[in-house]
Amino acid sequence: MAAALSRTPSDPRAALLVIDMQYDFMPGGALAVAEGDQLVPLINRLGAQFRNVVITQDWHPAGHISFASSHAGRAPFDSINLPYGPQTLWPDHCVQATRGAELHADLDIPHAQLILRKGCNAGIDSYSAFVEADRTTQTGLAGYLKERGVDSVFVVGLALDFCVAWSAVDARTAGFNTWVIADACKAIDLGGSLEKAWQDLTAAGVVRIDSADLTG
Ligand code: VGL
Ligand code: ZN
Repeated sequence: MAAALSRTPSDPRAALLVIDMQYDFMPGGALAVAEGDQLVPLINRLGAQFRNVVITQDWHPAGHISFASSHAGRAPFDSINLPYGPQTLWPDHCVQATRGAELHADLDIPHAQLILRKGCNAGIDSYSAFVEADRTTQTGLAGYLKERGVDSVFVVGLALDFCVAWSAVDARTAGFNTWVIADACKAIDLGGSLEKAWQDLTAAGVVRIDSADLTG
């Protein structure tokens, strides 16, 4: 990365957004992301640098519409059309109040201000921390951040090609300066989803950096 970043982690106008560091996305989990657990130490170090930290939790009711098990004859990773558009079907994951939905116990960011739960609507998925998959229903995060004077977000966590990418694109759309810290993310990479995610991120004006690009 060339140019100096316009916001540093300690700037009160910047926030770190830590996406879905939950057991179901870790090796051995229901929707495992390879090496997802290896991010924990780096994300803890990043968390310590930022004044503002928001953590998200994918938080689905049992029988959620994104679960293949909710659709007769369908298998995980199939795609179907729902009233709000195409939906990838997933193994049951991050069911509210189950162990798989818990944040990794080694995630250690005690000053995080907000744990935002998303995907709680039985009939609408929400990869994004800002807007649900119907592209209309707001989670309230944009308002929360803006009311606290935040204008810039740095996004890390799981999975890069789904919840991280959708959150970062929606952050841009909501008017935030947005960076994805690439070495602090891991991808599912389903049918070219990782390459498409970087295209979408670039088109939206999200900037890719590495953790080493951050100072003070
Ligand atoms: C996610 C698929 C389904 C994610 C959540 O956190 O990236 N991916 N639900
Ligand atoms: Zn989910």
